[in-house]
Amino acid sequence: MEKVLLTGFESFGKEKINPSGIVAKKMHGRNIGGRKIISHVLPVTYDCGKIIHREIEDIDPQYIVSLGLAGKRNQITLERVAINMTSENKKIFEDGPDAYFSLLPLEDILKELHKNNIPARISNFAGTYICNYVMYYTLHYLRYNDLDIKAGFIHIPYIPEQVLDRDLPSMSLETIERGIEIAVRAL
Ligand code: PCA
Repeated sequence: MEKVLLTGFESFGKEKINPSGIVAKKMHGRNIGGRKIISHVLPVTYDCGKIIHREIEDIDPQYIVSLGLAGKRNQITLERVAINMTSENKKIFEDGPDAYFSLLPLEDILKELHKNNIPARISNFAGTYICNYVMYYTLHYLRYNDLDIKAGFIHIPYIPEQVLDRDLPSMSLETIERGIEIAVRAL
């Protein structure tokens, strides 16, 4: 059976929870269209690169879908590109290329999400924080080790309980979960 390494993140900053880690954990062990989900919740630190590297070696997946929270966005956003830059204005890998494109079939995933009435779009900027870092690190690792694994990153919005008293967009955990399931089927 094909394996999908599905990662999410622990909470960070002032947020008490991170829906990306919740969704990843909930989906662990599921069989989605003949693909087995193996989840891992990563810390929001630069250690997550090495952890994902170890997970790839241990699990030997055919796909890697990494999830993260993008709090101010109101749609599921399929990240197209990871850049070789951190929020400290440093390169992630000194000798790495400027950017990597996602290896996931973004247009197909988007079409399926829309068919199922889930708000989504392709994003051309994953930020410069840990989400961009983990996407870049993963794609760089795959390129340098010549591994044929389809990998990419998906940002998700806040869930309602995170914005009760804030004027910010949110999406229900159930909708996000359904969206990620649809994305896995479309890989
Ligand atoms: N979102 C942050 C890091 C962890 C997360 O869930 C980001 O977009 O970089």
